Amino acid sequence: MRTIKNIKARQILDSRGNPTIEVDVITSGNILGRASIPSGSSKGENESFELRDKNKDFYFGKSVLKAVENVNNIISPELIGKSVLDQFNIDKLMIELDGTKDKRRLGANSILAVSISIAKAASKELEIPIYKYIGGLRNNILPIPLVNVINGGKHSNTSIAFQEFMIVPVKSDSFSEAIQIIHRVFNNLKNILNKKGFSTNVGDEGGFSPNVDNIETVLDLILESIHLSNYDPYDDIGIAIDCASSELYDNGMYNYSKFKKRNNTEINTNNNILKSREEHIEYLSFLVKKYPIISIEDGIDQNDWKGWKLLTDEIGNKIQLVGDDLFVTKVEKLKKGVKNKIANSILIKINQVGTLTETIETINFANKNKYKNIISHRSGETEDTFISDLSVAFNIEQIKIGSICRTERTSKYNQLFRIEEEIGKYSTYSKWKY
Ligand code: 2PG
Ligand code: MG
Repeated sequence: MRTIKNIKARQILDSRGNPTIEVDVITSGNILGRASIPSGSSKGENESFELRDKNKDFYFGKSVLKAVENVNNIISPELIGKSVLDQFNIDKLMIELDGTKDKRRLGANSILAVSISIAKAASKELEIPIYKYIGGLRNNILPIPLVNVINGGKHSNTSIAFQEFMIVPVKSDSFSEAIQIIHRVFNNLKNILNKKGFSTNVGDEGGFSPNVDNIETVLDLILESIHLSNYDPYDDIGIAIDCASSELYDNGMYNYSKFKKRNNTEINTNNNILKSREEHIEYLSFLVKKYPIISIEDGIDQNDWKGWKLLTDEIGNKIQLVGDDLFVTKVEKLKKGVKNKIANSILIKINQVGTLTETIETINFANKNKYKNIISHRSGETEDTFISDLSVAFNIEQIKIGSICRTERTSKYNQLFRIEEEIGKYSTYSKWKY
């Protein structure tokens, strides 16, 4: 039996240059499993706790040295000598060791870094890929990527109210063909932005962040790039958006001017508005009629369950409605959604919940209840590619890992290329089912 010989944590930097935790697990066979943890900026209220030092004079309070200490001094002594294959019991032990509901004592970042490093070390010990170790035999589906092309909201310094605008290659024969299609649209969008005098700088997730502020202008630009690429909107390429509505919600109203800046090149039209829940839903329905939108994430605020019900009743049978801040990858939240028939899909972010075991529990519960799973990155990422393996492990049909630039995003696409090559002729590209 291969056991855990050593666990060592350290502080590294994420894609925004903020500190985050990296953990090395070394087995008795001297095998290394290494994982690092991402960090969100538009976080859900009910996410597990990300432990930071809060010393304003040191990395503006964002250092994670306490989390590092917790791994080295509290978690590590408990796990040394245990079998590296005993993932479920190790995760359970860490949850108990923490003892709080949201992993606030040890930090979800510390616990998750260990949890993932253990899985990676175990797969290396067995000399099988991570997706096979976690998923077993039945893993041959490559996910459809929801590729971010425009960043708004908290992820850029534009005035765009909604956070993410993504293109979805729904009609490809393979993952690599899908990426080639995306490459064409992404570059055509860049040319269009350039020609129209908009900035082609990119935001946190690698999508462009043009200095526009009208949601329909953004959607028109994307549509133009799809046409210019000779693809058919709807048939070849759909549009997915993440409204990140919890960021807009204030005193019972949806504030579309929340991210409005002063020096726009465009005079504001629809974004300078406070919308009621009903007006906001009406606007989303209007957008779905006008544009090839096939998926809306967090269309409603995380606590506005009434709004979620209204939105689901209005368009939930037409398009994919994804709960991110709403469900925070936690099974008890998803249970409430299933019971009340709210949304029809769930975003899976491993650090919202904090262990591999709990993530798997949520994925399985969603599958059982016919909610679609979408594996997701965070806006602050590292070069870790674990989530690409996770998507294939469970034959998950969709993945959201940013645009096709910025290395912390492309590293995840590149891992999917490797997996596609490895599975070879048995690989299947997921088919869009909404
Ligand atoms: C989201 C995520 C990832 P963040 O809202 O879906 O795109 O953003 O990591 O900032 O929460
Ligand atoms: Mg989201």
